[in-house]
This record gives sequence, structure tokens and C-alpha cells, in this order.
Amino acid sequence: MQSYLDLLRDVVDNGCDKDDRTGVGTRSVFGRQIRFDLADGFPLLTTKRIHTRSVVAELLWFLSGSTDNRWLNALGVTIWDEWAAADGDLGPIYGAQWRRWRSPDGGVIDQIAEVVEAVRTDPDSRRLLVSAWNPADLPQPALSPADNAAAGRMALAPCHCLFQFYVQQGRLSCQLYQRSADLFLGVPFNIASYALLTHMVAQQTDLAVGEFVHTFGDLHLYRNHLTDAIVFEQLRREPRPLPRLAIARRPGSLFDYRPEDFDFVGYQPHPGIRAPIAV
Ligand code: THF
Repeated sequence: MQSYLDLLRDVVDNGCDKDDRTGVGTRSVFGRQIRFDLADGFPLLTTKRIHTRSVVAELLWFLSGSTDNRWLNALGVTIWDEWAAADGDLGPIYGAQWRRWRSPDGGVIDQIAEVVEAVRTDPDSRRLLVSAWNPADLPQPALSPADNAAAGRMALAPCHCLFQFYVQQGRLSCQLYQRSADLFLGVPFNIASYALLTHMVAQQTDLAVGEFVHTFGDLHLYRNHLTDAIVFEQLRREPRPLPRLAIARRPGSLFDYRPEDFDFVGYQPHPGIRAPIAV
């Protein structure tokens, strides 16, 4: 995960100050890319502890098609609490777009089921894409996240908004385009989440894992993370060997995994670092 620390350094050294929607302010660069060969180990940050239970639960929640924060809360996960309406609703965010993109004829498109089937039947396809960016459902900037959700719009515009699979020599790779990336808090989650998804899709399609390629638009550090106890503490730490992902069984479909199916074997991170989340 040296490449993650290099990105931190890059934003600290080359970023420009920018105001943002949340009012916190960021230091930001535009257009970066990192890549991980998933055969070399699971890309889970070792220079601070990542809460893998939250990563796994959030991905299973997206895959279930749910956009109800109470589903996550039931598993003890609170990372979406700040954006939910009073009844837990988040509007048509990732789960809704991935599994139930509304088509003009009134039907719905299950992008995830279709892409898994296409990886299986047409692995050379150059159309193995899933988009969460649905302009018709974007939030209205004047409303709060909870008010947008209550109005049937996304509480938050998708940050990780487009991904593509690619098959070569029996290996499945995935590239993500992330338009907006909170490098300290969100990105370690996002890397782990898409690496996990790639492992799951590979298992379901009888492929080995290839690379995870992570492409960033606005890549930023929130100003309140640029402190000696947060970003600079992490930069002083030495990366440790990556864990290995063990999947306990092979469920019947991509939608049948359970949290206890995943084990991050040999994960020995440095201690966690608390940081405030920008809402
Ligand atoms: N908003 C912002 N400002 N950053 C984000 O990364 C982000 N997301 C999702 C939606 N809005 C965002 C939410 N994802 C944490 C991690 C990921 C989140 C939200 C919060 C977080 O607080 N992590 C802590 C605690 C972990 C835990 O409680 O399990 C951490 O130390 O990692 C990015 O897609």
C-alpha cells in the first residue's frame, strides 16, 4: 500500500486549497491513478486499522439493492448515518442504481446481474460496465441529504460512480472511476470494497483475480485531516505485509454472500486513527 502513502504525499505537496459542498474545505488535485495486483495480497490499508466489518457490510448492502440505512445499522454499521432521512432512507443511491436502474418503459435494469452474466458469456466484451451516475436521480444542491432522500432523490451524488470489468488470460480485473475522493477516510474503504467485489465476481465466474485499477477525479484531503495527529501520523508509519482474503464458501450467486464468509487472514495493521467526517 505504498502507493496510497504516495498519494497522500502527492496531495499534501501538490494540492491546491478549494472550497467544497460540505463547507470544510479541502486540499485537492485532479486526475490520479493507482493499481493493485490482487494476486499479491488483499489491498487493505496497513498504516491504520480499517474496519473490515463495515466494508463488508456496506458492499453486501449495495449488492442487496437496499438503500435503507437501518439494514446497515442492524449489522452495527453507522458509516451512512449522517446522510439518512429520519426513516433511514437514503434515496436511490448505489444499491438502487446497481440493481434497479429505471428504464423509460417503466421496467428496471439489474446492472450487476447483467454484468456478471456478461463476464461469464462474453468475457472479451468492452461493455462490462456498471454506472451509478444517473442524472435523473441526482440530489438538488439546495436541499440537505436527508431532505433529498425524503423527496425521492439521492441523499448524496455517487462518488464511486462507474466501474468496468476486464478479462484477460483467465484473470478478472476491475477499474473504478471515482469523481470525488476523500483520501483519508473514504478511499481506504473504497479500495477494499472494490477489491472485495472483484474477488466475489471472479469466484462466481470461475476466474482468477487480476488487477484493481483506481482512477480519481477530484482527489482531496479535508483541511481538518491535515494535522500532525491524522495525515502526518499516517505518513510516519511503515506499511506492513498485506493480508490475504479467504472466502469460506461459494454461494449460489453474487447476491448470497454473508458477512461471515470473509476473512482477512494475517491483517496486522497499525492502530486506527480517528478523523472527523465531512457531511
Ligand atoms: N463523505 C465523505 N466526506 N467521505 C466519504 O468517504 C464518504 N463516503 C460515503 C459517503 N459519503 C462520504 C460514506 N463512507 C467512514 C468511512 C466511509 C464512509 C463514511 C464514514 C468513517 O467514518 N470511517 C471511520 C470509522 C469506520 C467505522 O465506523 O466503521 C474510519 O476510521 O475509517 C465514501 O464512499
